[in-house]
Amino acid sequence: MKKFFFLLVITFGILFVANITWIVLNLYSWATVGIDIVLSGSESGLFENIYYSLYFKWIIFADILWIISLIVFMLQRKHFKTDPAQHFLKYNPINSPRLCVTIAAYNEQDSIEKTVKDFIKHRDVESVIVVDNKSMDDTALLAEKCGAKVIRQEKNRGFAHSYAIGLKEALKTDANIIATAEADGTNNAYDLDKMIPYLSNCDMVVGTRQVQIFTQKGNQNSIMHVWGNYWLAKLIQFKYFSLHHFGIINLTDVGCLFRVIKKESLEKLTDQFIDHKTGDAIGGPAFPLYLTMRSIEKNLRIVEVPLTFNKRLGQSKTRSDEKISGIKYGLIFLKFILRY
Ligand SMILES: Nc1nc2c(ncn2[C@@H]2O[C@H](COP(=O)(O)OP(=O)(O)O)[C@@H](O)[C@H]2O)c(=O)[nH]1
Ligand SMILES: [Mg+2]
Repeated sequence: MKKFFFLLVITFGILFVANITWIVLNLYSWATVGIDIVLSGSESGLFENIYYSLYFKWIIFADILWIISLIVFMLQRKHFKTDPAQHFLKYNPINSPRLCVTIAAYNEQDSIEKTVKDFIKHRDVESVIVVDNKSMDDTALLAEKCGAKVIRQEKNRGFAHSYAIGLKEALKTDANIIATAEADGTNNAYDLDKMIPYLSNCDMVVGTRQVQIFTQKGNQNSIMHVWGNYWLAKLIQFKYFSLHHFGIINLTDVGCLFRVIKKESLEKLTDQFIDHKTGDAIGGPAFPLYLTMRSIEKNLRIVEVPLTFNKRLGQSKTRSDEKISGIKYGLIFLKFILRY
């Protein structure tokens, strides 16, 4: 089924380009010769024109074949993940939430104080763990000063590795809910009040930053971010498509790392964050997507909720604000979704 999904997406891309190219190439002749001739022909009709056309009939043939394959894919997913014990309503209220917040930080001295203080003062937060990814500035010192437990990485192995280490450490605490958040001041601790109640009905709550009225002016949501995140999210949804509910998960954002997860649910995942052969974190830059997809594969129940999104403090570390970098990350994410 994974191969089927892969082929559907790849062939969609190829056909999309073929269709657009054909239309563009023919626009010129339509404009000069006139659409009438293409549609009715001077002597022959539309179907004869298609039949005798060099490429058009093959494009239409491939399009129809693709649509049939899509229908087959969708029908095969009629009963996808419909186990009532796992995928329908459950209610397990968390009576006394105790949170440990995990944050990976790299050269975030402009934002780390605000971030740590904001989370520490939230009534349900018991501890904040900051994994300092070998920063060259005062990130670690400032985080410690504000009351976070700081883990200093000896070597920078990418941000996914830091989250993996932080999450493992968080499991050792007395918290019953583990949160992940960003170090850049874009998240607000008060959103936890909206996220935690959802955990009564699911295992993990992931945020979406796509609701404009929840975003602060000057935030990182460029057109490319918004559209890219949206379509990649829909691709994940399509990967886990189910005919009755459009997918086992409803997603509009893939890159948001502000999440909460029940401790016992996280325990099912933690040994799968690090590749034991290489020692690297699985997913790399696509870690947020990996977390979501791995959880779905493990039958965890996930819900996405709209969160507020502040302007970033300090410079972007991924430089995803720049177009080229943004496209590069988009392609890394796309490759990950297709190959995972
Ligand atoms: N780029 C990068 N970010 C890291 C690293 N380690 C931790 N981080 C943190 O991971 C987050 C990356 O965030 P992201 O929202 O993807 O990009 P940004 O906010 O535009 O920099 C930042 O908060 C960094 O502080 C690292 O090695 N490289
Ligand atoms: Mg960020």
